[in-house]
Amino acid sequence: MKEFKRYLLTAALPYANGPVHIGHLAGCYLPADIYARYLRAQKKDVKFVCGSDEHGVPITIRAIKEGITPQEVVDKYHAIIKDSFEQMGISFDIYSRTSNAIHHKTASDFFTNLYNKGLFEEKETEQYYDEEKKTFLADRYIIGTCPVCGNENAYGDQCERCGSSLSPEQLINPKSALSDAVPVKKKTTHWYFPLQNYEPFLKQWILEEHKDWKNNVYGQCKSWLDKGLQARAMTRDSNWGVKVPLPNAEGKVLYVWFDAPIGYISATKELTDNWADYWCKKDTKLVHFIGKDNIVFHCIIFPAMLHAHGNFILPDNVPANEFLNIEGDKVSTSRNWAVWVDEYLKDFPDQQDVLRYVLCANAPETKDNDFTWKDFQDRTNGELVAIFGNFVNRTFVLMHKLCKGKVPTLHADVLDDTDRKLLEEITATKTKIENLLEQYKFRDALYEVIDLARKGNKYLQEKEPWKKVTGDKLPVTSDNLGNLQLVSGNQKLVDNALHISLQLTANLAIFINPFLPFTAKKLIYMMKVVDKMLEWENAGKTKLLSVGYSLRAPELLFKKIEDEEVKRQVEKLQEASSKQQSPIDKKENNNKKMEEIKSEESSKVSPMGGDLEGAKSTIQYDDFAKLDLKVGTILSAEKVEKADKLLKLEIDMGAEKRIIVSGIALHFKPEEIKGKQVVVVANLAPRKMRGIESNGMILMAEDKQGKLYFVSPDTLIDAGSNVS
Ligand code: B3M
Ligand code: ZN
Repeated sequence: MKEFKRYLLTAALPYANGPVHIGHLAGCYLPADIYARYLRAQKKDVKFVCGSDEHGVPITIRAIKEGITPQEVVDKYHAIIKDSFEQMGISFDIYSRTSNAIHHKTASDFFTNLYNKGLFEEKETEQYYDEEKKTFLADRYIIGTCPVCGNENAYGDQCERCGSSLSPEQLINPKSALSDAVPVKKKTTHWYFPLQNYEPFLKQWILEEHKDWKNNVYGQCKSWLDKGLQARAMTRDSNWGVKVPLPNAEGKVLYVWFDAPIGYISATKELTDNWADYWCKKDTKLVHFIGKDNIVFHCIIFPAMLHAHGNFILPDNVPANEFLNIEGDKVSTSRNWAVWVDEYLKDFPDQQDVLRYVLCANAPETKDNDFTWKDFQDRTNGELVAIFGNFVNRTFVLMHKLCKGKVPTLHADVLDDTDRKLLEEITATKTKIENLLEQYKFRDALYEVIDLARKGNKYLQEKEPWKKVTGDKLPVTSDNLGNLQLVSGNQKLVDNALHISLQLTANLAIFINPFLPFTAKKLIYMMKVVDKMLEWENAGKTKLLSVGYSLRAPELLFKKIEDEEVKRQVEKLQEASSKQQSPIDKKENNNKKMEEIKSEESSKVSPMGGDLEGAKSTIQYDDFAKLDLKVGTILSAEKVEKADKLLKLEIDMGAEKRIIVSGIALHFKPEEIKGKQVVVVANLAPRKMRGIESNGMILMAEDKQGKLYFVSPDTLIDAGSNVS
């Protein structure tokens, strides 16, 4: 493997047109940060750069929407984004912004360099124009139907649904995003970068020399190169951006995808005077962390620009991730279907690591993945709390109880195979994690850390140190220096179990540090050691904590996520998205809803035994008052023959017992609902189902996933009580 002297890591510059969401984190910032922290722990020379992308149509469109200037837009969101990253522990060496003067100069000089070499083609073409708004419609100013997937809201530069890169001419039924007007064609002059000239170079460099790239990245590049590249305009008609540094170029700026990647260079310049070491020396490893929609720009267009310029190195790797969906649906900023990082931080203060954990453990590394709040809860409670946190806590508690709060001796004479095996595992884990991280397999690497904690739990379970100490009647013996000690045969076993568990805990701190830095900090505080211990060279060692060293009391590493919190977040997501919908999205959604309702109506038996209705109209109080609602207690339940959805319930209504047939058999077993209290519509006309007369109906609540819940009083009350 090639040895590198220094590392330059970049993470895609987010558009400063809105806050960042967890899909952004999972897609590139978190893996980049893990990698940066890992390299720093190895004492490598690393620069990790990023900043806000403050140009292009995403910014100007947002300005129009919010009725403020583009400068106000970028100032507002740059601050929010920067703060979110800082709070999440994304450890950039610099978080810059492309509106900085240094960037304007760097991008402008880069353009001039290529221009002076005669590498641009100046062309007059006809482009879409909005006559109402008096503006050319490039990129996101124009929307239409994607020719690839049929998405009706594809942009002029890209379809967000299928990820295809597009040009405005490819859109079917194009219309102006500013006025909805059908655009006309108008002549304009631009500078084109003839990508086709770089095809042989790109084919050799990517297809031959970078077979090591991730399949999704290599595959996308190959398909681009197979299709053949075309000249691409590197300038736009706009007043917002880096001015085209040519005479007679009034009203023209650099294309955002020309200037933004140069932002990596500008940020490095701003960070260090030695910036050229990182950008020009061949023994620098340059890695671009991005999401899959940015692959073409980072693997084809920017490298072609760097190659054409001539002074710069090219990326060694571009480990792009796929997308993270939310609760089964694609993230959509226009529909507000997203989990925003700034909001997460408000709702879950001091729980950055929990989110880092879930996003990494479920990272969309090879395919699109789904984030659900339920999974967030399950992973937090089942993995962080129950495995990692539990192991550390048990170790500390036992050490305080059984070893006086100090690191006990390791007694070689009673060391057994189980001990030895675990010690070997600690050392082996280091190599496993290293190999995985070198290949950008962050999820698998994180799995190894948790797995080591799991092994620690198993070890403690087997050793049961708490059973070996019978109290304070331990015999006094002397060690080889003649000091008196409370060491019995059993105490030796206790000591070994805790000694090894503590060394394992110290290793967990080092291993978890790149992933969950806040947790690592807590751990080293508990162990009363300094940050230096987290250095990677200490990993895998089993004598990190010295015998006799006293440690602090354990503090809780992770908090359990309650059902209530999950429920609140799911509701929040749904509420926010229903409020935010643009008219187009709303229509789409309503159609979907209606279709769902219709298909449910035709196929589904109402679980309550009544009729399912779609949208309901307003009723008067008198209508409501007609209902006789009562609390009943289920006395018995049995399946109805030849009807797999129906249960026959016998219900105590206080003054009487009733038989009600209910369509809940697929959701509940008869034996598990006995004794449940339910709300009964007592005056519903009797109805025969499968030959059984049903006298009433029970009320059920149904969640989004179609799961049913009983509607019951929150404490046991008399059967027959009125509900009103
Ligand atoms: N601003 C695109 C995006 O947020 C973009 C990345 C620039 S990286 C140089 O998807
Ligand atoms: Zn598409």
